[in-house]
Amino acid sequence: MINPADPTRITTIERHILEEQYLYPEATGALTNLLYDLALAGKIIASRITRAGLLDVLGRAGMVNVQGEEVMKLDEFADHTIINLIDHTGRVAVMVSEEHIDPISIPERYPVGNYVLVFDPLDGSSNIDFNVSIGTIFAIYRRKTEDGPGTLADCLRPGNEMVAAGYIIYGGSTMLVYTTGQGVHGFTLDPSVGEFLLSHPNITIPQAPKYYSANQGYELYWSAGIRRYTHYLQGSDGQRKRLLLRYVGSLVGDFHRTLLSGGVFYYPSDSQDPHKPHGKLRLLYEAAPLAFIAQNAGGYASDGTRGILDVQPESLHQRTPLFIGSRDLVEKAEQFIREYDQGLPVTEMGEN
Ligand code: FDP
Repeated sequence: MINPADPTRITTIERHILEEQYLYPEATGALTNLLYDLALAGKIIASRITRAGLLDVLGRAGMVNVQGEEVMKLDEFADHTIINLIDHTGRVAVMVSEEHIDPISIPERYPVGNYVLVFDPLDGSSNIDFNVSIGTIFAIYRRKTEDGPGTLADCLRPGNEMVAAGYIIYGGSTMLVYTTGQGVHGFTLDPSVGEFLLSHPNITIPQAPKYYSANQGYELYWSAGIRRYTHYLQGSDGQRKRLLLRYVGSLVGDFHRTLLSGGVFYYPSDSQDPHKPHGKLRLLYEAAPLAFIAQNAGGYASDGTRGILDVQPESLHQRTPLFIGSRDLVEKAEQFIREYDQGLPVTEMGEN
C-alpha cells in the first residue's frame, strides 16, 4: 500500500513480517525468515509461470504423483523451488509436500530447525494449460519433538496447532496472503520492483455474502443434505436471497474470491468413487491452512460435521470434505447435513 503523501513509505512484505515479529521480543526470527523464504519462492514460481508458454514447460512431465495424478512440469518446478530454498536454512525440522509420499527430511549436512512446513506447491494444476489462476498453499507448525530430525508425528497435527498459514495466487497479478494469527494480510507483487507490497491489510470476510462455489457437475453424486443446501443457497427453497455461482476449479482461486467477496466454497464427499469417500481435497496442506486463514478473517471451515481445525490427521495425504467461507453459511451446511444426512431431529439443528 503506497502512502500518497510520501510514496517512498511503502510496506513491503519483509517489513510487515518483521513488524509482527517485534511484537514478540523472545522471537528468534526463524519464523520471519521462513515466511520470507516462501515469499521468495512465490516470486520465483510466479516468474516461471508467467514465462511458461515461452519456456515450453506446459504439459505433462510423464510422471504420476502420490495421489495417482499426472504431475506437470510446473508442479515439479514449484516443489523443487520451495524445498531447495528452505532445506539448508536451519529453520525447519521436516517438510510435507503434496508431491512426496513421505515427509521430506533435512539433508544430514544441514542443521534442523524448530518448524514444520507443509505445502501444496502448485494447487489447481489441471488449470495450468488454460492460463487460469493457480496457487501455492502452505502452513507452518512448531515441531513437537525436542530435537533430531523431524518425525511423522511432527507433521500429523491438527490445524489448531498451526502458527502461520498462507497462499500465493498466480493470477492476473500475483498475491501473497498470510496470517500468523494477527489478522489476515494480502500483498500484491509489483513486478517493476520485484517485491510484494501490502495491498489488502486486515482482510475480513464481508458480512453480506455474494457467491457460492461448488462443482455442480457432481450433483448427481451428492447426498440429499448437500443438494438441499445448494437449493437453499440458490434461494430456490424460499429461505434466503439467492447467491450467484462462481467456480474456477482451482482451490486457491475459489478461496481467494470467497475471502474477499463473502460466500461459501464447498467440495463435499460424494458417492462417485467408493475409494474416495471423503471428497477430493487434502486435509493437511489444502483444507487446514485455508481454514486457519478463514478463521482469522472472521470465517469458518468445516468438514460438514466439525471444524476443520479440530481434525487430527491420521495420514499425510488424507482427504476431507470442505465447506469454507462466511461462518453462517458454513454452519448452515452443517445443519443441512445433520438434518438430512444424519437424521438428527430438527430440534438439534436450531433455526434453519
Ligand atoms: P486440481 O485437481 O486441478 O489440482 O486439489 C486439487 C484441485 O485442483 C483443487 O485446486 C480444486 O478446487 C479441485 O481440485 C477441483 O476439482 P474438480 O475438478 O473435481 O472440480
